[in-house]
Formats: sequence, structure tokens, C-alpha cells
Amino acid sequence: MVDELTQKLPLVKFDVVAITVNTPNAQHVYRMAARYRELGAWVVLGGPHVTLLQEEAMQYGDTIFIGEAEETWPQFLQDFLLGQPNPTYRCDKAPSLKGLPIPRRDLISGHLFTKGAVFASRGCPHHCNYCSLKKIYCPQFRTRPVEEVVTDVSAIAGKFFVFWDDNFFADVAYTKELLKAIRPLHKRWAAQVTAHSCLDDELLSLAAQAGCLYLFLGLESFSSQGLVDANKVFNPIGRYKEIVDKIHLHGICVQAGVVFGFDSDQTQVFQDTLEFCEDLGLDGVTPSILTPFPGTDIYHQYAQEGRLLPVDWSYFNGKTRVAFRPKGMTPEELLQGYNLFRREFYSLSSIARRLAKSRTNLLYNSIVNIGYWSALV
Ligand code: B12
Ligand code: SF4
Repeated sequence: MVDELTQKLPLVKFDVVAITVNTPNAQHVYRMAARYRELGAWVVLGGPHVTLLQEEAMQYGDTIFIGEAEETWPQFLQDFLLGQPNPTYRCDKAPSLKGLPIPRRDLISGHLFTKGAVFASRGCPHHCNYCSLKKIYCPQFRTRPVEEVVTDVSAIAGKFFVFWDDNFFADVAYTKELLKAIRPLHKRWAAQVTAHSCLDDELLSLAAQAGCLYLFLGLESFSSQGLVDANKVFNPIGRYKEIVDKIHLHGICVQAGVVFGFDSDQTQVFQDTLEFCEDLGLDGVTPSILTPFPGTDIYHQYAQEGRLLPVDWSYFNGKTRVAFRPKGMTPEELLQGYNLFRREFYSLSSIARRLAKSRTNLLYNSIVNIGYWSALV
């Protein structure tokens, strides 16, 4: 088990090399796959990019996995041991999330992000048009049995972990039950949720009692038209302030996701967004550049309109490059505006203004914000 964020790849001969491919790292993975094939390994590719672009991935792997692999991976291992692996394994029906093995976290080296990752559910009931989730998972939203999630969380050695569910509050009744069950474990955690579910005071109170440190809210845009562009009209812009205040009242920090580059965004969007974020007293923002991942509605729309730039997959990282021609500005203006927003939002003056409003977990919050500031100066 190798995580390239923290480890170097050992370039020696293995029997099987299995790699997850996301769009921004696809070219890199294909290069690594070629090297391992030269060394004599059977290379297996799976993950979002493979599921989205099967024919492309087939050129680089000996076997590819399409979709979820809980049931197809054991089948592959059996076939491989018999010397008859198939070129393709496809998930045709949604695998159950019951009885999943507890991850061997002892095999993970170094990185806290992955050592403390837990999932309670899979999928999301919404259909935002820039999100590839509906294309990479079977359509049904599913949850794991509460007691199995408790066992999984208990197995984490450290105090902190992240629920990496795409929408942790998607099934409110299930989440409430789970929160009550993890409360006695006395851990601290974070999760990604949709803003409107945070109008539920009982849910927030249970989250706080169960050790929630911060919630990641996909606010995405402060313009109604921006949310129409994103097919995310369930985000109640008019109630953002009420929602953020409620979360803070429960002693939980708010990290917001914001996306720049929607069709209605003009260059003024960066300054406007900064003012909104400061006004809300947001503890943190993860800004992204809109990215038309293959398989998404916006990918098809921009392809039809001739707005995809002739660039390779490394441009699809949402952080340092632009992969399409926005409507209301040039690609260069989008990248510059995004960078300006990051610098301004994590400037010392903005940090001071925001934390004075938030007054939540001030020690933790100051350390995180100063960390961002020092990374940018
Ligand atoms: C956790 C996470 C992160 C974490 C990763 C932490 C870590 N070190 O693991 C962080 C925050 C760092 C991150 C970063 C990014 N992420 Co991310 N992330 C996720 C998230 C929420 C969960 C992934 C996960 O672990 N799932 C749990 C595992 C068990 O399931 P799975 O990955 O879906 O895999 C299943 C199948 O795909 C298959 N499978 C997967 N890999 C393989 C490999 C083999 C060999 C086999 C057989 C099967 C197989 O089997 C699994 C079980 O069924 C997903 C959303 C999602 N739900 O998938 C987005 C997601 C993967 N991320 C995405 C993106 C865009 C990014 C970023 C570009 C964001 C950004 N702008 O910075 C970066 C890029 C990182 C990179 N270099 O690739 C997109 C990818 C889209 C795409 N086309 O590639 C996703 C799908 C989100 C989305 N809604 O679109 N991410
Ligand atoms: S709410 Fe989040 S996870 Fe769900 S479809 Fe929209 S962007 Fe994807």
C-alpha cells in the first residue's frame, strides 16, 4: 500500500499492481502503469477516471475495474490465481455496504488524512451538474450499519478523523442514530454536508455532542444565478447567515466550499465572494476553479459549445489550472481572480475579521488559518 503523497513508489517487480485513477493524476498513473508493466507486473486500474473513460484506461492497464469494486475485486483475485484474469470487471448492481472489512490502517504510512478516513454512506441524492458522483457510483444512496461504523471508528488509533462521505447529512434519521452511537467514543471529527440540512437544530446538537470539530459546507456560490448554473438551487442563499450562526452556536467551525467560473460569474465575483465570506465569519474556505470532469453535465455542455480547452488531464485539478473557456471572463482572469481570492481570504486582516465574528474553537481555528496564510506568503 503506497500513498504517493508521502511515499516513493518502489520500482521493483510485483505480481499485481493496483492503482486508483482520478482525472488530474491520470497521465501520471498511465506513465507509472507502463513502468510496472515493463517490470513484469499485471497492472489493474480502477477509480473515477477509469469508470468515466473506460476505453482510454484500457490502453494502459491489463485489467480495468468499472464502478464499485467490493464484489468484483474478490472475483478478480480468484481469476488471477487461476491464471485467467479478465480484461474488464464491471459492477452491475450496487454492492451492499454491510460487512465491509475494517481498513488495515497500519498499512498506511504517514498521512493523517488517510489514517483517519471513515465512510458511513455512499453516494448523494442530489444532481449538481459539475459533480461526477452519479457517473462513478451506482445510483442508489446507501448507508452502512451503524454498529459497523462504530467498530470502524473505534479502530482508529488517534483522536481525530474525517467522515469522507459525500453528504454526511443526506439521511438525517440515519445520521442522528449514528451520532448517538459514536458519542461515547470521545473522538473529534469533521464531515462534508449540505447547507440546508444544518437548519435542523437537533442534528447540529447531536453532532456537537458526538465531537464534531468542523463541517464542510458546499456553499459554492453567493449568487442565485450561479446556483442555477450549478443545478444546486437547494442551497438557501438567503439563509446562509442563519445557518453559519447556528453551526457556530453549537461550537462547530464552518469550512465552506466555493467554486468560481460558473456561466454567470463576471470578474466582480471574486471581490463579492470575499465580502460575503467575511460577513458570514467563515472559519475557512476551500475555493476551487470550476472543472468540467468527464461524464458531468457541464463537460457535455462545454464540449458541445466548443469551450473545452485543448489541454491534458493535469489541467483538471480545480486548483492551479483552468480546463475550459468561462463565459464571463477569460481563463487567465479566472485563475488570477481565484488566486487573488485565496490571498485576500487568508490575509492576516481577513483572518482577524473573520475569527472575531466566528469566535468558535479559536485556538484550533487560528492555527489552521495561520497555516494557510504562511503557505501563501
Ligand atoms: C476523500 C477524497 C479526497 C481526499 C483524498 C484523501 C486521500 N488521501 O485518500 C482529498 C481531499 C485529498 C481529495 C483531493 C482531491 N479530490 Co477527491 N474525493 C474524495 C472522495 C470524497 C472520497 C474518495 C474515497 O476514498 N472513497 C472511498 C473508496 C472506498 O471508494 P472509491 O474511491 O469510490 O473507490 C471505489 C471504486 O471507485 C473502486 N476503485 C477505486 N480505486 C480503485 C482502484 C482499483 C485498482 C480497483 C480495483 C478499484 C478501485 O473501488 C472502490 C470501492 O467500490 C471522492 C468522492 C467519492 N465519493 O468518491 C472525491 C473525488 C475522488 N475527488 C475528486 C477530486 C476532483 C479531487 C481533487 C481534484 C479536488 C481538488 N480540486 O483538489 C483532488 C485531487 C486529488 C488527486 N491528486 O487525485 C473527484 C474525482 C473526479 C474525477 N473525475 O477524478 C471525486 C470523485 C469527487 C467528485 N464528487 O467529483 N479527495
Ligand atoms: S451535493 Fe455535493 S456530492 Fe451531492 S451531487 Fe452536489 S456536489 Fe455532488
